[in-house]
Amino acid sequence: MAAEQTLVLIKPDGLAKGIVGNIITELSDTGLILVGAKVVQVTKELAEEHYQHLKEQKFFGELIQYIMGEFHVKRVLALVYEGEDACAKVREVAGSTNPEEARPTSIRGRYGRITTKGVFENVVHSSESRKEAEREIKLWFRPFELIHTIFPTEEKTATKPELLWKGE
Ligand code: FUP
Repeated sequence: MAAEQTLVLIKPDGLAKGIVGNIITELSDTGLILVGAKVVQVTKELAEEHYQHLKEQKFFGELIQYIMGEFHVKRVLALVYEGEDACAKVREVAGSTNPEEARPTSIRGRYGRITTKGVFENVVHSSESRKEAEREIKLWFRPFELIHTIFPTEEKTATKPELLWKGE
Protein backbone atom coordinates (compact mmCIF):
# COMPACT_ATOMS: atom_id res chain seq x y z
CA MET A 1 0.00 0.00 0.00
CA ALA A 2 1.34 3.42 -0.95
CA ALA A 3 2.19 5.79 1.88
CA GLU A 4 -0.75 7.73 3.22
CA GLN A 5 -0.89 11.43 4.00
CA THR A 6 -3.04 13.37 6.41
CA LEU A 7 -3.78 17.05 6.91
CA VAL A 8 -3.38 18.36 10.45
CA LEU A 9 -4.48 21.85 11.44
CA ILE A 10 -3.39 23.34 14.72
CA LYS A 11 -6.39 25.61 15.20
CA PRO A 12 -6.34 29.22 16.51
CA ASP A 13 -6.87 28.13 20.15
CA GLY A 14 -3.71 25.98 19.89
CA LEU A 15 -1.71 28.99 18.68
CA ALA A 16 -3.24 31.37 21.23
CA LYS A 17 -2.47 28.94 24.09
CA GLY A 18 1.19 28.58 23.05
CA ILE A 19 1.02 24.81 22.81
CA VAL A 20 2.17 24.32 19.21
CA GLY A 21 5.44 22.74 20.38
CA ASN A 22 3.67 20.29 22.69
CA ILE A 23 1.33 19.24 19.90
CA ILE A 24 4.13 18.75 17.38
CA THR A 25 6.00 16.64 19.93
CA GLU A 26 2.97 14.40 20.28
CA LEU A 27 2.57 14.18 16.50
CA SER A 28 6.27 13.30 16.12
CA ASP A 29 5.78 10.40 18.52
CA THR A 30 3.56 8.73 15.88
CA GLY A 31 6.71 8.18 13.77
CA LEU A 32 5.05 9.88 10.78
CA ILE A 33 7.10 12.23 8.60
CA LEU A 34 6.34 15.93 8.20
CA VAL A 35 6.19 16.79 4.49
CA GLY A 36 4.60 20.26 4.58
CA ALA A 37 3.97 23.10 7.03
CA LYS A 38 2.73 26.68 6.86
CA VAL A 39 0.96 29.36 8.87
CA VAL A 40 -2.32 30.34 7.25
CA GLN A 41 -4.79 33.19 7.73
CA VAL A 42 -8.02 31.38 6.99
CA THR A 43 -10.50 33.11 4.67
CA LYS A 44 -14.24 32.51 4.95
CA GLU A 45 -14.10 30.80 1.57
CA LEU A 46 -11.39 28.34 2.69
CA ALA A 47 -13.15 27.68 6.02
CA GLU A 48 -16.49 26.95 4.36
CA GLU A 49 -14.91 24.71 1.75
CA HIS A 50 -12.96 22.79 4.39
CA TYR A 51 -16.08 22.19 6.52
CA GLN A 52 -18.52 21.78 3.59
CA HIS A 53 -19.82 18.48 5.05
CA LEU A 54 -21.09 20.34 8.14
CA LYS A 55 -22.93 23.14 6.28
CA GLU A 56 -26.34 22.04 7.59
CA GLN A 57 -25.26 21.85 11.26
CA LYS A 58 -26.54 24.51 13.64
CA PHE A 59 -23.00 25.15 14.89
CA PHE A 60 -21.65 25.81 11.36
CA GLY A 61 -21.49 29.61 11.70
CA GLU A 62 -19.54 29.47 14.95
CA LEU A 63 -17.30 26.71 13.61
CA ILE A 64 -16.35 28.99 10.68
CA GLN A 65 -15.69 31.91 13.07
CA TYR A 66 -13.58 29.61 15.28
CA ILE A 67 -11.35 28.27 12.47
CA MET A 68 -10.96 31.81 11.08
CA GLY A 69 -9.62 32.87 14.48
CA GLU A 70 -12.42 35.24 15.46
CA PHE A 71 -12.27 33.93 19.05
CA HIS A 72 -8.46 33.68 19.38
CA VAL A 73 -5.79 34.69 16.86
CA LYS A 74 -6.23 34.81 13.08
CA ARG A 75 -3.78 32.01 12.36
CA VAL A 76 -3.77 28.28 11.83
CA LEU A 77 -0.72 26.02 11.44
CA ALA A 78 -1.34 23.61 8.57
CA LEU A 79 0.77 20.44 8.50
CA VAL A 80 0.93 17.40 6.24
CA TYR A 81 2.18 14.13 7.73
CA GLU A 82 3.00 11.02 5.76
CA GLY A 83 3.44 7.35 6.58
CA GLU A 84 1.58 4.10 7.04
CA ASP A 85 -1.95 4.61 8.36
CA ALA A 86 -1.26 8.32 8.77
CA CYS A 87 -4.94 9.31 9.20
CA ALA A 88 -5.66 6.70 11.88
CA LYS A 89 -2.40 7.36 13.74
CA VAL A 90 -3.02 11.11 14.00
CA ARG A 91 -6.68 10.64 14.94
CA GLU A 92 -5.54 8.33 17.76
CA VAL A 93 -3.24 10.95 19.30
CA ALA A 94 -5.78 13.74 18.58
CA GLY A 95 -8.60 11.99 20.50
CA SER A 96 -12.38 12.26 20.06
CA THR A 97 -14.01 15.29 18.41
CA ASN A 98 -15.73 16.22 21.68
CA PRO A 99 -12.87 17.29 23.98
CA GLU A 100 -14.82 16.20 27.07
CA GLU A 101 -15.13 12.67 25.70
CA ALA A 102 -11.55 12.57 24.42
CA ARG A 103 -9.02 10.33 26.15
CA PRO A 104 -7.45 12.57 28.84
CA THR A 105 -3.90 12.09 27.51
CA SER A 106 -4.89 12.79 23.88
CA ILE A 107 -4.26 16.27 22.41
CA ARG A 108 -7.95 17.20 22.57
CA GLY A 109 -8.31 15.62 26.02
CA ARG A 110 -5.36 17.60 27.34
CA TYR A 111 -5.91 20.98 25.71
CA GLY A 112 -9.49 21.16 24.36
CA ARG A 113 -12.62 22.63 25.91
CA ILE A 114 -16.27 23.27 25.16
CA THR A 115 -17.15 26.94 25.44
CA THR A 116 -20.19 28.15 27.37
CA LYS A 117 -21.76 28.75 23.92
CA GLY A 118 -21.25 25.07 23.11
CA VAL A 119 -18.45 25.40 20.55
CA PHE A 120 -15.99 22.49 20.61
CA GLU A 121 -12.58 24.16 20.81
CA ASN A 122 -10.69 20.99 20.14
CA VAL A 123 -7.28 22.42 19.18
CA VAL A 124 -6.56 20.24 16.15
CA HIS A 125 -8.13 18.98 12.96
CA SER A 126 -7.00 15.73 11.37
CA SER A 127 -8.25 14.10 8.17
CA GLU A 128 -10.75 11.31 8.58
CA SER A 129 -9.64 9.10 5.69
CA ARG A 130 -7.19 8.85 2.79
CA LYS A 131 -9.87 10.25 0.44
CA GLU A 132 -10.71 13.19 2.71
CA ALA A 133 -7.00 13.84 3.23
CA GLU A 134 -6.47 14.19 -0.53
CA ARG A 135 -9.33 16.69 -0.80
CA GLU A 136 -8.10 18.67 2.19
CA ILE A 137 -4.38 18.69 1.27
CA LYS A 138 -5.25 19.95 -2.23
CA LEU A 139 -7.39 22.65 -0.65
CA TRP A 140 -4.73 23.89 1.80
CA PHE A 141 -1.46 23.33 -0.10
CA ARG A 142 -0.07 24.00 -3.58
CA PRO A 143 2.13 21.20 -5.01
CA PHE A 144 5.40 23.17 -4.57
CA GLU A 145 4.70 23.68 -0.86
CA LEU A 146 5.21 19.99 -0.12
CA ILE A 147 8.63 18.36 -0.13
CA HIS A 148 7.56 15.93 -2.83
CA THR A 149 4.68 15.66 -5.22
CA ILE A 150 2.08 13.54 -3.52
CA PHE A 151 -0.69 13.75 -6.13
CA PRO A 152 -0.49 14.10 -9.93
CA THR A 153 0.30 17.64 -11.07
CA GLU A 154 0.08 19.60 -14.33
CA GLU A 155 1.78 22.77 -15.50
CA LYS A 156 -0.52 25.70 -16.03
CA THR A 157 0.27 29.32 -16.85
CA ALA A 158 -0.98 31.62 -14.10
CA THR A 159 -3.87 33.75 -15.31
CA LYS A 160 -3.89 36.08 -12.29
CA PRO A 161 -1.01 38.42 -11.34
CA GLU A 162 1.01 36.93 -8.47
CA LEU A 163 2.83 38.73 -5.64
CA LEU A 164 6.56 37.96 -5.92
CA TRP A 165 9.63 39.18 -4.00
CA LYS A 166 10.83 42.51 -5.42
CA GLY A 167 13.59 41.94 -7.98
CA GLU A 168 12.62 38.28 -8.49
P1 FUP B 1 -13.44 15.75 13.36
O1 FUP B 1 -13.27 14.91 12.13
O2 FUP B 1 -13.06 15.03 14.62
O3 FUP B 1 -12.79 17.12 13.25
O4 FUP B 1 -15.01 16.00 13.53
P2 FUP B 1 -16.11 16.66 12.57
O5 FUP B 1 -15.61 16.81 11.15
O6 FUP B 1 -17.38 15.92 12.80
O7 FUP B 1 -16.28 18.10 13.23
C1 FUP B 1 -15.54 19.18 12.80
C2 FUP B 1 -15.56 20.24 13.85
O8 FUP B 1 -16.89 20.65 14.16
C3 FUP B 1 -14.98 19.79 15.16
F1 FUP B 1 -13.65 19.92 15.16
C4 FUP B 1 -15.65 20.67 16.17
C5 FUP B 1 -16.97 21.02 15.52
N1 FUP B 1 -18.14 20.37 16.16
C6 FUP B 1 -18.86 21.10 17.09
O9 FUP B 1 -18.52 22.24 17.41
N2 FUP B 1 -19.94 20.49 17.65
C7 FUP B 1 -20.33 19.22 17.34
O10 FUP B 1 -21.34 18.74 17.91
C8 FUP B 1 -19.58 18.50 16.39
C9 FUP B 1 -18.48 19.10 15.81
